[in-house]
Amino acid sequence: MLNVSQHKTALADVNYLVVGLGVTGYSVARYLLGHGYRCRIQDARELTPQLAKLNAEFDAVDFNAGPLNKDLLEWADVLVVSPGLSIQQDAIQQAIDLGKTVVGDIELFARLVDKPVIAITGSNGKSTVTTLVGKMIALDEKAAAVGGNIGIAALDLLEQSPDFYVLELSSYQLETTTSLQPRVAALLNLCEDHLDRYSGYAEYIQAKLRIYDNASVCVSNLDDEVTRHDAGDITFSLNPDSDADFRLLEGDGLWLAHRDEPWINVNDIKLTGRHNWANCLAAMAIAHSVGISRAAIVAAMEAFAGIPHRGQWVAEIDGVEWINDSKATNVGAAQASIEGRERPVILIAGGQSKGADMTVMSETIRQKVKLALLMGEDAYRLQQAWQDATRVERVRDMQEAVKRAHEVASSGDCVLLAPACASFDMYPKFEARGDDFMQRVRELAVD
Ligand code: UMA
Ligand code: ADP
Repeated sequence: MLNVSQHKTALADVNYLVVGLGVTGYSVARYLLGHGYRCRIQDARELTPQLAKLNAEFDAVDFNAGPLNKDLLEWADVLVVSPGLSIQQDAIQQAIDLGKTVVGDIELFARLVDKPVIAITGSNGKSTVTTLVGKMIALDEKAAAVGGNIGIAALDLLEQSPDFYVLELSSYQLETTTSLQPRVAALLNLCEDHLDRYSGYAEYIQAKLRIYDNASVCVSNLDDEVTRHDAGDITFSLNPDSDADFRLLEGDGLWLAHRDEPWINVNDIKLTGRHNWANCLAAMAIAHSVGISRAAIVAAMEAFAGIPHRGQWVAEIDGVEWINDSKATNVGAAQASIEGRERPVILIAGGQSKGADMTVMSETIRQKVKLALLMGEDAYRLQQAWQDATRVERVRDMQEAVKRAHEVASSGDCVLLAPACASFDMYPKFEARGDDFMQRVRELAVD
């Protein structure tokens, strides 16, 4: 493999076409233009919020709205494609047939980075584990630059000079990455997701497993066989009888342990729910494997209360608890979210189901959900999947969902927004869906 300075030279004399000008495209264009590289940009939209920012920073930005046309494809040597665009689409395949190189931003990052990279993927828990590992490193008085799919584009992190880069990576980003050599790579868990983009679950799994390519240390989940790399993995497990390196331990309470050594009682962890114990064990395994002290690892778990829109407590109104888990955008996340509730649940769900099989969570729905309020594009699919498991009702939007939940809920219940679906049919992003929910709940509180 080339070293960073050889890569920088190789990067220089090339025509770059940045495909998609969202968060990723903006950071790529900014990097390339800022370093004087030849770069054109294409986006299906006429105007993106990032275009105005780019125009304010650089003269003569070569932006092309509309389809990826022949002229652009012929000019380009390298296409840097945003993760939200499938490389299976005709125009990109045409570029590959023309001999063009197709990469993503993480591939460029991988060629330029000169500090250890911790790479984290999985169907669920990525942002939680990525953030927690960043905090563990910081509490050990080392610098961590945290980004990737979590929302800060990787190339932007190169402006910092940390001890570690901690990257959350999506299957989309892994598809276009070949040069990354993670110091540690972790695959947390797998469940059906993004099946609207892949030919099937097997292809999605293959994309996720790419995280282990060229990794020095692999961290996998002993409770989820599909995440395993090989016998040399550092493993974690919620099964106290397992021989995982990091696991739950029983005896005078429940502990998160390194082999037989109890490190922290689960009651001292701020994050709630068994799925978050698994996330903590994964973070312990990752941080320990790069030499972070046990004291810093434990202190981070004692302090970290989670990120907004992930099981976020919103209010208690007339004995009813309201929880925002807008980030539960697939079946595995929504299931873990519901199972983590101790009270009977009134569930608000729906949106874009991305082709997933919703019946896999029927049993959880049967046991814990007294009413499911369904909205969005795939409400009918969810209704079909769950109507034998519990009472279901269709609602027009979040306003009606919150109103109906308020009417039906009685003291001791929990109203949970855990949509099991993406938000894009109704909102620009999951955060907007969560904000809408919280706003409407807070209005109830002042009524
Ligand atoms: N576009 C086109 N043609 C198309 C489709 C889109 O030109 O056919 C354009 C859009 O007009 C838009 C741009 O592409 O201007 C959007 O690109 P993008 O969808 O790749 O999104 P970014 O803004 O670059 O954000 C991406 C990730 N989004 C996706 O993978 C869909 C963000 O993850 C990530 O935070 C960001 O890069 C920085 O790394 C979000 C996400 O939903 C949170 N990720 C998925 C998930 O977590 O499930 C994978
Ligand atoms: P991601 O970045 O992978 O989407 P997050 O850490 O943002 O993951 O968590 C999103 C949601 O997924 C959470 O709110 C919770 O509902 C669910 N979740 C988190 N960790 C896990 C886990 N280990 N297993 C199953 N579901 C999880």
